[in-house]
Amino acid sequence: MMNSKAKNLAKANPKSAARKPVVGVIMGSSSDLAIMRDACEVLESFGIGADVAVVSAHRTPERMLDYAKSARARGLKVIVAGAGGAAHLPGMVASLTTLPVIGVPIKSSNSIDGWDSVLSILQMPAGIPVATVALNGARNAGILAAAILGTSDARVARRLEAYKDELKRKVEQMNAELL
Ligand code: AIR
Repeated sequence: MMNSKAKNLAKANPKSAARKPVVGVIMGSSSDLAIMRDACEVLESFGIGADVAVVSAHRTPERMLDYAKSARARGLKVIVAGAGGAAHLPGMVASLTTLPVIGVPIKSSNSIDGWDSVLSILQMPAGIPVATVALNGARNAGILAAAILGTSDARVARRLEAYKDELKRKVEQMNAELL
């Protein structure tokens, strides 16, 4: 399910597009890509295939419905959804699938101060959870998607372990250079 827009977006992440996609990275507008690219990059670095697309809860509600309803059958295991302002995409997608949904609030051009995006994604009613990361926190969304996949994929878990070791090494280096 890739239209030309999605293909253009996938060009941002060509190797990932070639792998079997197991993470769906969706966003309300291509204007969100500057932020959502971080999720694509981290998934790519972990060797995880991603399917990247623009799906707007308000401008293309039918497309959102089709996307969410067909996601599991298409082989996706996790969905990362970013949106700004009245950011209903993550929550609506979560209501339409049993896959885990990670929401990325985006401080977009129509967002007042970012809180509108955060609260639209965070304050879900009981029964329909969205794992919400920080404002513009697409990188963490990618890492969390990898962690979910890592519960049943040893290769991904090893990559995550190496990533965390590298974070530790960087802090050690900071300490060594502090004085
Ligand atoms: N948006 C698009 N459809 C529904 C929503 N909430 C969001 C996009 C983007 C913002 O509206 O996720 O963050 C502005 O979109 P645009 O296309 O006007 O730049």
